[in-house]
Amino acid sequence: MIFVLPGREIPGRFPGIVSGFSKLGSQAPRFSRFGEGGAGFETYLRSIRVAKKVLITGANGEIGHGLINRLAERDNTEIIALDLAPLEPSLSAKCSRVVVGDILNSALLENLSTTHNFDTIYHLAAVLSTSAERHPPHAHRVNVDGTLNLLEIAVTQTHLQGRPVKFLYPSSIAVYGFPDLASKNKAGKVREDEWCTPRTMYGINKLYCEQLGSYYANRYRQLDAESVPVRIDFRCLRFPGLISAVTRPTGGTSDYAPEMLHHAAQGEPYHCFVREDTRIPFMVMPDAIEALLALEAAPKEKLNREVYNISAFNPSAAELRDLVQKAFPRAEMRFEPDRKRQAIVDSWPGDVDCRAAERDWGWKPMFPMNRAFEEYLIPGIRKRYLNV
Ligand code: AKB
Repeated sequence: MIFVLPGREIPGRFPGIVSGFSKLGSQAPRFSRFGEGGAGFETYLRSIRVAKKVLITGANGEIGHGLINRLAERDNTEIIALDLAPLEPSLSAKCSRVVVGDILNSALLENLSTTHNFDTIYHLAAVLSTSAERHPPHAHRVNVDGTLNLLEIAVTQTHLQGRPVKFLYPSSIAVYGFPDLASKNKAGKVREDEWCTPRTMYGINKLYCEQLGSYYANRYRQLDAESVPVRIDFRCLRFPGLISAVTRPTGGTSDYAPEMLHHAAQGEPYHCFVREDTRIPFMVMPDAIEALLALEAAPKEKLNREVYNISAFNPSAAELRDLVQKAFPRAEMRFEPDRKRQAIVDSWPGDVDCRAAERDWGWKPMFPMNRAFEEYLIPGIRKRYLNV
C-alpha cells in the first residue's frame, strides 16, 4: 500500500485498512489483496470495527511513544504516524501507517488529508526550549509554521467531513515568564491567564500557537460573506516538565529531572545544570498521556476554555536528587548551575493552578510524587537498564 506522497511510506499494523478505507483506496476493490488463507479478511473485519482514525505528528518523540503505545491498547483506533525519522519497529507495528516526512511539507500533509478522514489530530511535533534557543528561526518554522500547516489540515478535514475535527495541542509551562525569582516565589500557583509573558523562543511559539488554535476554533475567516458553518475543535494542555521511565528527552530545559534519573540508573555521574532550590511542576508520562486522552474525550459543552494547566507534583531539584539517591544510593550527582539555562527555569512558575482542568474534565493525576517514583519511575527505569 503506497500512495503518491513526497514522504516515505512504511507499512504498519493494518495496511489493508488504510487503503480500503481511504478516499483514494476506496475506488478500487480490495478483496483481491487479502491473499490466501483469510488473514487479510480478518484484517478487513478488524477494520470495520475501527471507530477512530488519528494523526500523530512528532510520533517519534517522548509523548508520541507513550500515546501510540496507549492508543494501540484500544483495538478501535487506527493510528497514522508522522515523523522526520522512522519509528522503531515495535512502535510502527502499532500504527496502521507511518509516514517519514516533515510537517513543513504542505504537499505531504495535503496528500495525507486527501487519503484519510481524521477524527483527531495530536500535533506533538515541536522543537523544545533549549534547542529552540540555539536555533530560533528553525524553532519558529517548526513550532509555528508547522502548527499553522496542521491547523489548515484540520480545517480542510472539518469542511470535508462536515463536523469539527479535534485538534489536541500540547503547550507548556514555558508560556509563562517571570521577570525575576522574587516574583516567581511570590506568585504561588499560576492561573492560565496570569504571567503569560514568555522569555524563550519556545514559550513565545507555544503561546502564539495556543492563540492561533483558539482563533481557528472560534473566529477563523470571520469576515467571510457566508458564515463558516463548522470550525475545528481545538483543545490544549499546558504540560509541566515530563518524566518518562522509558524514553529520554532531548532539547528541553526541564530535562534535568529525567537526566538525573537516567544517569543514576546507568551508574553515570550527573552534573545538574540548575540550583538545588529550583522548583517547577512535573508529571510522569503515563499521566501526560491520560490527560491528553481525557481532554480529547471530554464533552465539548463541559469545556469552558481551550487551554488548561495540568501538573502532578513540584519538587525542588534537591528533593528530586534525594528521591533518586534513595533508589540508587551509589549515584553521583552534583549541582553545577548553568547561569543561562537556570534563568529560563527561574522564569517558569513554581506551580500551576489546575482547578479549571479538575472542574471541566475531571483532571486528577494517577501519580503524585511518591507514587510516581515508587510505582512507575524506579521500577520502570530499573527494567529499562536491566543489563547495565
Ligand atoms: C522543555 O523543557 O522545553 C519542555 C517543556 C517544559 O515544555 N520539557
